[in-house]
Amino acid sequence: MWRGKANNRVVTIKFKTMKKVILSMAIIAAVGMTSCKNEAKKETKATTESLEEMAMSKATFGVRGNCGMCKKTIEKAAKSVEGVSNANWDVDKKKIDVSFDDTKADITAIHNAIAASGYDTEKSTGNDVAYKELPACCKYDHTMEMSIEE
Ligand SMILES: [Cu+2]
Repeated sequence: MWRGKANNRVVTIKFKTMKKVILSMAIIAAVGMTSCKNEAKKETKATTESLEEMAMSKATFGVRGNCGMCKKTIEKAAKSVEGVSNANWDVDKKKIDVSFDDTKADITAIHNAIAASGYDTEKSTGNDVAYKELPACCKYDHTMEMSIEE
């Protein structure tokens, strides 16, 4: 009887200790998993960023136009194409620099978007209806030289 009780107590103590050990192991495992998850997330983010960099393309091509208002219209049209991150039209050189994600946008789509806004590019003729709606100062000469090199 006495021994049995003592043994039971020992067993109970051992069981409590085991519970504690299991609990702390679980906590350690949980913490470990959380930090692993964070690391995995960071790695994924870095990979995505480098892929985005690799997919970034730049292009320069001629676009006819006259003034600052033309610049706004041309750049807005170029940027309306999904994947285009930057567009800068040069009023003197009559050309545009575009940066775009070539997995989302292609160069032809950018030419077409600018042409749809009424402006001639090297590859596409400006839409007539859009051209007629341009302010008087923007009605550029269709024979104007573009992509002027200095
Ligand atoms: Cu203009």
